[in-house]
Amino acid sequence: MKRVAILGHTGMVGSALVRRLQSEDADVELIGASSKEVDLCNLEQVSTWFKKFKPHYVFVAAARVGGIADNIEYPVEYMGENALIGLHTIMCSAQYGVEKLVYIGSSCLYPAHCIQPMTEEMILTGPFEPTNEGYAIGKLVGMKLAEYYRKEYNSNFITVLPCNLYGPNDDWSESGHVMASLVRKICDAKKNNLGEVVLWGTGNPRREFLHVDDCADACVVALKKYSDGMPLNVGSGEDLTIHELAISIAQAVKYEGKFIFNKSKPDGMQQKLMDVTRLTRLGWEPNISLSKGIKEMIHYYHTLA
Ligand code: GFB
Repeated sequence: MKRVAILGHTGMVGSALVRRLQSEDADVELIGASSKEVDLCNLEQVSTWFKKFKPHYVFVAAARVGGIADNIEYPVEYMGENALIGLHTIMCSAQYGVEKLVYIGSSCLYPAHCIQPMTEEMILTGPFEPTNEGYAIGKLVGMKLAEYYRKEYNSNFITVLPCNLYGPNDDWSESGHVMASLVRKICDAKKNNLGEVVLWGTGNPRREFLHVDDCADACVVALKKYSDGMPLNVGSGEDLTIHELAISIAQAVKYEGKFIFNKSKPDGMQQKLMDVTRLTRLGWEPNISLSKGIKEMIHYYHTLA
């Protein structure tokens, strides 16, 4: 019986990991740790938790996350909380003999003007995108600490770098990421017969999207098969513009109004497309197409309303 800890098991990525691991045939006991049970920013609480549960495997899915606007407004929290979560969970994993740890980083760790598609070697080859610099620095702490434990103490700690994720337990508020925000705005416009929907920025930035259930599956494959000091990109390998995403959502809900671009809002990185060669070599590919994922998101939004 292996004890698998999912730190942040009530969040979007953590809850997807729980769903995925519940379908495993292997004899595993899942242990969750949400912010209600343990404050991962408090070293004493994290240490007490590890001492009590002594997990064999750890997924660090807990994080302060949000869309571009929230990242700009709260850099202190994005940097501070993510740095502390990474430090505490990785240090305690080493102290309590965790056999393997998967730290969940982000595509925001790549430089703002990174060559596309982005290979894992390109991390730290240039300055971060200013709109999510705090988040990137916070997440960098965890990624680097995992790497240092591997080098200095031979710990089997790895980092995965997911692209833009969406799915169940997404944040539907103004602070959320673009997928949930556009589904909300376009569904509301359809319901209220509004002639236009306002998109932030120019609509030209390109993003790569992955359903969180696919991300969870890739994280489990990484736990089983990937033991390399280099982080592992997790993505679909395909991107589209924000405008194209909005058009796809509009087609799925049969919304025929216009899109207006509020150019006073930031675009963020012009493109974020992962090179997924390493992941593909592990024999992994996504299961949920973007069109299927968009329909699911529309369904989730309607069930909330
Ligand atoms: O997912 P998102 O907020 O963040 O997407 P990033 C932002 C892109 O979508 C920008 C445009 O080009 C926005 O201008 N956009 C258009 C909108 N309309 C909207 C809207 O209503 N809401 C939102 N949120 N965006 C994030 C980081 O960067 O990447 C996070 O800020 C995280 O920390 C994530 O790491 C993976 O993709 O730019």
